[in-house]
Parts: sequence; structure tokens; C-alpha cells
Amino acid sequence: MAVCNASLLVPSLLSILMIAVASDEAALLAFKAGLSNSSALDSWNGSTGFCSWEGVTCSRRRPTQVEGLSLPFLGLAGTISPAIGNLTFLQILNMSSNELYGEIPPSIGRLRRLQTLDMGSNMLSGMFPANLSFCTSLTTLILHYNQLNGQIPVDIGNTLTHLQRLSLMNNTFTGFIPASLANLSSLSAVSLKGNRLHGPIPENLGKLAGLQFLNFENNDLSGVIPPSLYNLSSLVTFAVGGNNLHGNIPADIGDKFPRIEGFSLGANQFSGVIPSSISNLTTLKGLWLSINRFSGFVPPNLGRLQSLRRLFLHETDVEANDREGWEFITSMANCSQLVTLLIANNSFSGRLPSSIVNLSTTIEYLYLGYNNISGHIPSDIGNLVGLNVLEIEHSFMSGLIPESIGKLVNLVQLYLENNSFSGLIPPSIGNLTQLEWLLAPNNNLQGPIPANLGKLKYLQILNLSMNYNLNGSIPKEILGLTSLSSYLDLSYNSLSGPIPSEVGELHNLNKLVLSGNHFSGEIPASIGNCIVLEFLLLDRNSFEGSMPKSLGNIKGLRVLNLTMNKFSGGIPDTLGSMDGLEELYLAQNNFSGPIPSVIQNLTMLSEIDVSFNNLQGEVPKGGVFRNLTYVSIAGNNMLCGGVPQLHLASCSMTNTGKNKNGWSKSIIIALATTGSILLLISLVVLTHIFCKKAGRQKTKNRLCLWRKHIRESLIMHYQWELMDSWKQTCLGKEDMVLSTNALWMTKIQVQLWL
Ligand SMILES: *[C@@H]1O[C@H](CO)[C@@H](O)[C@H](O)[C@H]1NC(C)=O
Ligand SMILES: *[C@@H]1O[C@H](CO)[C@@H](O)[C@H](O)[C@H]1NC(C)=O
Ligand SMILES: *[C@@H]1O[C@H](CO)[C@@H](O)[C@H](O)[C@H]1NC(C)=O
Ligand SMILES: *[C@@H]1O[C@H](CO)[C@@H](O)[C@H](O)[C@H]1NC(C)=O
Ligand SMILES: *[C@@H]1O[C@H](CO)[C@@H](O)[C@H](O)[C@H]1NC(C)=O
Ligand SMILES: *[C@@H]1O[C@H](CO)[C@@H](O)[C@H](O)[C@H]1NC(C)=O
Ligand SMILES: *[C@@H]1O[C@H](CO)[C@@H](O)[C@H](O)[C@H]1NC(C)=O
Ligand SMILES: *[C@@H]1O[C@H](CO)[C@@H](O)[C@H](O)[C@H]1NC(C)=O
Ligand SMILES: *[C@@H]1O[C@H](CO)[C@@H](O)[C@H](O)[C@H]1NC(C)=O
Ligand SMILES: *[C@@H]1O[C@H](CO)[C@@H](O)[C@H](O)[C@H]1NC(C)=O
Ligand SMILES: *[C@@H]1O[C@H](CO)[C@@H](O)[C@H](O)[C@H]1NC(C)=O
Ligand SMILES: CC(=O)N[C@H]1CO[C@H](CO)[C@@H](O)[C@@H]1O
Repeated sequence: MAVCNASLLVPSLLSILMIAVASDEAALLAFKAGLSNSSALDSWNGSTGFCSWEGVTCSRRRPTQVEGLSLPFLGLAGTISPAIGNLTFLQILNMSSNELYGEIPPSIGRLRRLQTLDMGSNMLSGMFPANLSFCTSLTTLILHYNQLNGQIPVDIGNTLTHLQRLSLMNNTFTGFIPASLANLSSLSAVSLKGNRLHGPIPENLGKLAGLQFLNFENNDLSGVIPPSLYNLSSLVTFAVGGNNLHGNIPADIGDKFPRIEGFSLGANQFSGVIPSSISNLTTLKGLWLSINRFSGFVPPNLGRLQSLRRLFLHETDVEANDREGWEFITSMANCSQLVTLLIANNSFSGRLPSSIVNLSTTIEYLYLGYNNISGHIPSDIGNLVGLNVLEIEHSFMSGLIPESIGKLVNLVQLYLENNSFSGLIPPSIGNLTQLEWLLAPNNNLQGPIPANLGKLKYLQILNLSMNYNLNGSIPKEILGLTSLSSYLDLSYNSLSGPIPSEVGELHNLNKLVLSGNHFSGEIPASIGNCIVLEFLLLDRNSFEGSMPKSLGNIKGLRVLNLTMNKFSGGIPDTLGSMDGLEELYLAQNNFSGPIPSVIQNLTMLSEIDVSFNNLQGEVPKGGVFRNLTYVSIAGNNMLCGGVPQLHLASCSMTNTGKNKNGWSKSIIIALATTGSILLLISLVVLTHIFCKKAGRQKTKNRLCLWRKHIRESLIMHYQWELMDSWKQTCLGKEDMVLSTNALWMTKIQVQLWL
């Protein structure tokens, strides 16, 4: 009997086992077969049991059933096979950071035992899978960095009742934040950042007593922060920046959030004063209040925040003057871990407190620009040796640039533009060997440009324009800086002498501007080696000689301005090879000979001014010359032909050298001069009117433009700081990248799940 029973039982058990084995293995193979790139799954073959395949973990109790499937960062591409729903005993499914696309299959709802689902950082699309509501064992649900859309299910908090961590950030979810989230009594972290959610923050979220991380940034949420949220005493991160929220920060904020490390309200419409009790949140590491409508002074005792690393206070409408408001800077000498201090674009006025040099040497980014700050850069600025970026632009600062600036050997960018700095450029700047951007236009700097600048081997941008009194010649050493790439602008100074032939070493330079100086001599032929130049502006100098033929090598040149010099000789035919030339200004020189007919072949050329030279012969009729709107040829008495609208004599009749329109050169010049004077007067009048208006408008416009960029950089910084709070491994900070208006953007790979 027993034998008989056993013989009956064993095969049926075996067959059950066989089916289970077959179905899990078949499901895995079906998953693999559904991928378009599964090269990382070569080990998934018949030579070994599937439990030892890459990423597969089987149950110890049921050794033929897959319990975990962990396949992150494997370059898997393609869609997810519905067969995944056949892995009945699956508890952990991690497919993050691949290139999976298409929808999450509804069969996922059959995985009743699933506790962890991570599909983050793929290209999945479609709606939030409704069937997920059957995965009632889920504790961790991560779908961030995909392209999922539609609404977050309103009942999520009543179905996935065991959820502890929920990250849906960086998708395109719409609609409201489900109020049912408040029923997830185990929830410790929620990130809905970077979606298109709107409406209010649900009032009842204040019930989530265990919540540590809340990130709703960069949505379109409105209303106020529900008061109940200030009862979330476990919160480590509270981030609602980048929404349309309003209201005040409660005066007793200092009694809330005893564990808070990251607090972000930036880029909203919060108002009122920044309560001084905020200085009691002593666990804070990052505080973002930027881009809001606060008022009044910054709490004077902010230095009590001894763990503070980043303070973002730019564009918050706070103020300071010589009597009050600057105390916080003095007090922040106690923030020994400070890295970032941004207070730009506020109503700070009065003298820059010299205590700023007592900030921690850990500070990397100090941004003071776009205020009304006056006074001097303290002579001990060199104390802040950790600085990467120092921005004091667009203010009312004056005095010398201190010699000690040369001690800031980690400086990458220095912005001093639009102030009244005077005196010599300290040669010690040459010690800043990491410097990439040096901007000091629109000041009162004087004297020579120090040859030491030639030591700045990474310099990409040098702008010393509009100081008017910088004199002497261009140091050869600077022209040896092959790193110079974006631009070299020395315009509107009193520089003199010839351009050294070393200029040809600037073969990465995009823009060379030497306008409005006293330069003389010939343009060295080596200029033709600056092959990536797009802008060459040499107007308003005393250059002479002929235009070098080698200019024709600079195929990408877009704008050439030689106006108001003493150039002579013919316009070289080689101009015809600058296919990209858009604007050509040769006015008020002594060019002679014909206008080369190849110029009409330049299809990009949209502006040509050769007026007031000694050009002669036939004006071409094609290309740019077809439309007089773009052509100035006045003041050349021996030109003929061209399109009829020019009213020049036909060329066959102009042998006498006299202009057959009967207008002598002197009359033309007289007329042109009168015209210019009239133009000048009207310009002055217009400028006056404009500036009066602009006085009111200017700041606003500038801010609008600026705001866009700062907002971008702000968003970057948020991610960075949240990473700090979450204590995740930072996968590496990419190089600093700069936006066009010179803000420091830190690009990072955000692989943290919050
Ligand atoms: C998955 O399960 C379904 C239903 O049990 C079955 O029809 C299908 O063949 C299975 N797929 C694989 C690849 O095992
Ligand atoms: C099968 O997988 C094993 C490792 O599990 C690997 O060594 C072998 O090369 C694979 N065979 C094929 C044909 O890919
Ligand atoms: C497939 O993915 C691997 C990484 O696992 C990658 O090296 C390979 O280039 C990919 N193949 C294609 C065709 O994209
Ligand atoms: C998924 O795997 C990645 C890479 O190992 C890991 O960083 C991530 O934390 C895992 N997801 C979960 C929810 O554990
Ligand atoms: C959705 O999940 C339910 C419950 O597990 C399951 O019965 C159903 O087959 C799933 N739907 C699909 C299309 O797989
Ligand atoms: C929370 O759960 C309770 C009890 O199940 C239920 O009555 C209530 O409607 C739920 N709240 C929300 C907002 O779904
Ligand atoms: C900060 O906290 C201390 C006690 O911890 C309290 O005496 C003080 O009033 C608080 N400061 C503010 C401004 O709330
Ligand atoms: C910094 O520059 C100054 C002036 O060029 C020079 O005298 C000094 O030795 C330099 N200091 C260092 C540390 O290189
Ligand atoms: C060219 O130079 C003239 C004279 O300085 C100046 O008025 C004009 O704005 C310049 N144009 C460009 C595009 O640089
Ligand atoms: C200019 O264009 C004309 C007609 O398109 C062509 O015949 C001539 O060779 C071109 N000249 C140059 C220098 O490319
Ligand atoms: C010349 O260009 C102007 C501005 O683009 C345009 O309005 C005008 O019609 C053009 N004239 C001719 C004759 O093509
Ligand atoms: C909506 C949104 O924020 N999308 C971003 C998701 O992340 C990628 C890069 O990681 C960005 O390019 C998207 O703009």
C-alpha cells in the first residue's frame, strides 16, 4: 500500500515541481527574449540552472522559484515581457538604470508577494500601472526618472498600505497629490519632485508621524503649507521649492523639525520676514529660501546653524544697510562647514562688512552680485582659500582689487564687472592658476595688463573691456594662452602698440574684441591661424597696412569689423572663402581698388559697410548687393554700376574719375556728415528717453533674464544638497558647467532615489 501510494505521489509531486521550474525558467527566458539588447544576460543559458543566472536569486525554502531579480545598470533595452508576472514568488524586482521602454505590464499585479519594485531611471511610459494596486505587499516603490504620465491613483494610500518608500520623481504625472497618502502609516520617504502635480498639499499629511523625507519640489502646487505639516517632527528633508506656494514661515519654526537637515522653500511666493527662530534649527545643513518675496533683515544670529553648508538667499527681497542687516555675515563665521553662500540680487546696501573674510575657509561659492553693496573688497579676502567662485558683479564696489586675491588659488571664476574698482590689476592674479573666467569690464582699472596673466593656463574668458584707462601693449604672454576659447575682450581701453604676431597662437578663440583702443601697426598675417574665430572686432583703432590675405583661412568668421582705422590697399579676394561671413564692416579706412565680386557669392552675408574709403570700379549686383537695405557704399567717389536703386553712373561712363551723379565727394561727405550728426543727436535723445524709462525698467528686465538662469542653477543645487541629507553615495559630480550668463551650475548625476 505504502509503496503503491508513494509511487502515485512521487510522480505527481515531480510534475508539480516540473511545472513550477518550467514556468519560472520560461518566464525568465520570455523576459530575456522580449529585450532588444540583452547582451548582459548571456549567462542566462541552458548550461547552468537558472538560479545561478546573473541577477537571479531563488528561494531557500523553494529552491526552484525566483525570489529576487536584480538587474540594475546592465544596459538592458527593450520592453518588459508580461511573463514577468509569472514569477509568482518574486519579492524583489530591481531593473533600475537600464533602457527599458514601453509600459509596465499589468501582469505585474499578479506578484502578490512583491515587496520591492524599482524600475527607476528607464524610459518607461504610459500610466501608473493600475494593477499595481494588487501588489499589496509592496514596501518600496520606485518609478522615478521615467516618462510615466496620468494621475497618481487616488486610492494608492488605501491599497498599497505597507508602503514605506515611494519615489515617483521626474515623470510627468499630473493631477493632485492623493490625500490617501496620509493613510500610509509606515511611510518614511516620499518624493513626487519634478512632475506636473497641481492643487494644494493635502492637509492630512500631517498625520504621517514617521515621515523623514518629503520632496514635492518642482511641481505646480499652490496654496499654503498646511499648518499640520509643521507637526512632522521626524522630518529630515522638507522640500517644496519650485512651486506656486505662498504664506509666511511661522514665527515658531525654530520649535519644529528637531531633526531637519534640508529645508527648501525656494522659487515660490513666500513672504513676510524670515523668523529669527529659524536659527534654532541647528541640525540644518541646507537652507533654500531663494526667489521668494520675503522682506526685512536676515536673522542676525544665523551663525547658530553650525552645521549649515549651503545658504541660498538670493532674490528674496531681504535688505541691509550700514546700520542694520549685515550681522548675519559676522555671525556666520561660526558656520565652520559652510560651502555655498548666495545672497545676490537683494536689497543689500551699505558697505560690505569686512567680517566676510572670517567665513569658513571651506566656502567654495560666494555670490554677492546684483545688490547695492558699496565699499571695498577687504584686504584679507585671501583668507577664503577654498573659494571656487567669487561673484561681486553689478554693485557699487570701489577701491583696489587687493593683492591678497592671489591667495585664492582654487578660484575658477572671478566676476567683478560693473563696479567702480580702480587702480592696477594686481599681478598676483597670475597666481590663480585654476582660473577659467576673469571678468572685470566696466570698472576704472588702470595701468598695464600684467604679463602674469599669461600664467593662467586654464583661462577661457578674459574680459577687461570698458575700463578706458588700461594702457600699455598687449602682453605676448596672454596671447600664448591657448586655453582662451570663449572670448578675449580688451575693448574700450587705452591700449596701444601693435598686435604681437603671437596672436596666431589663439587657435581656440571664438571672439577677439580689441575695439576702441590706440592699437597701431599692421595686423599680423598669423591671425589666419586663429581658425575658430567667429568674431573679429578691431574697429576704432589706428591699424594700418593692408588686410591680411590670411584672414581667408578663418572660414567660420561671422563678423569682421575694421571700421575707423587706417587700413589701405585692396580688399582681398580671399574674403570670398569665408562662407559663413554675416557682417562685414570696413567703413572709414583708406581701402582702394574694387569691391571684389566674390563677395556676392557669400550667401550668409547680410550687412556690408564699405563707406568712406577710396574704392572704385563696379559695384557687384548679386548677393547682398541686391538689396540696398544691407549695403553702405557712401563716400567712395569712384564706384559705378550696381543695382539701379544705387543711382550710380554706369561703369562705361566713369572714366573721368568724377561721379556722374554730379555730386562731388565733398558734398557727399558733407551730406553724410550732416546725416551722421543728425543721427547722433537723435540717438542721444532716444537714448536719453530710453534710459529714463529704462531706469525703472532696466533692473526688472535684467532680473527677468537672470531669474531664469538662477532658477535652473537652484534646481541643480537642490539635488545636490538632498543627496547630502539622504546620505546616499554620490555617483560623482560632473565638471562644473556654466550657463551663458555666468552662473555656476553643478551638474550631478542624481541616482539617489529621493
Ligand atoms: C505565463 O503564465 C500564463 C498564465 O498562466 C501562461 O499562459 C503563459 O504561457 C506563461 N508564460 C510563460 C512564458 O511562462
Ligand atoms: C552560458 O553561461 C555561462 C555562464 O553561466 C557562460 O560561461 C557561457 O559562455 C554561456 N554560454 C553561451 C553559449 O553564451
Ligand atoms: C547592449 O548593451 C551593452 C551593455 O550591456 C552595450 O555595451 C552594447 O553596446 C549594447 N548594444 C547595442 C546594440 O546597443
Ligand atoms: C536597485 O539597484 C541599485 C543598484 O544596485 C541600487 O542602487 C538601488 O538602491 C536598488 N533599489 C532598491 C529599491 O533597493
Ligand atoms: C492584474 O492583476 C490581477 C490580480 O493579480 C490579475 O488577476 C490580472 O490578470 C492582472 N491583469 C493582467 C492584464 O495581467
Ligand atoms: C483612510 O483610511 C480610512 C480607513 O480605511 C478611510 O475611511 C479613509 O477614507 C481613508 N482616507 C483617504 C483620504 O483615503
Ligand atoms: C531658541 O531656543 C531657545 C531655547 O532652546 C529659546 O530660549 C529661544 O527663545 C529660541 N529663539 C528664538 C528666536 O525662538
Ligand atoms: C603671487 O604673486 C606675487 C606677485 O606676482 C608673487 O610675488 C608671489 O610670490 C606669488 N605667491 C605665490 C604663493 O605664488
Ligand atoms: C563696428 O564698429 C563700429 C565702429 O566702432 C561700431 O559702431 C559698430 O557697432 C560695430 N559693429 C559691430 C557688429 O561690431
Ligand atoms: C561665384 O559664383 C558664380 C556663380 O554662382 C561662379 O561662377 C563663380 O565661380 C563664383 N566665384 C567664386 C570665387 O567662387
Ligand atoms: C530689402 O530688405 C528689406 C528688409 O528685409 C525688405 O523689407 C525689402 O523688401 C527688401 N527689398 C528688396 C528690393 O528686396
Ligand atoms: C520632468 C523632468 O524633470 N524631466 C527631467 C527628468 O530627468 C532628465 C534627465 O535626468 C531631464 O532631462 C528631464 O528634463
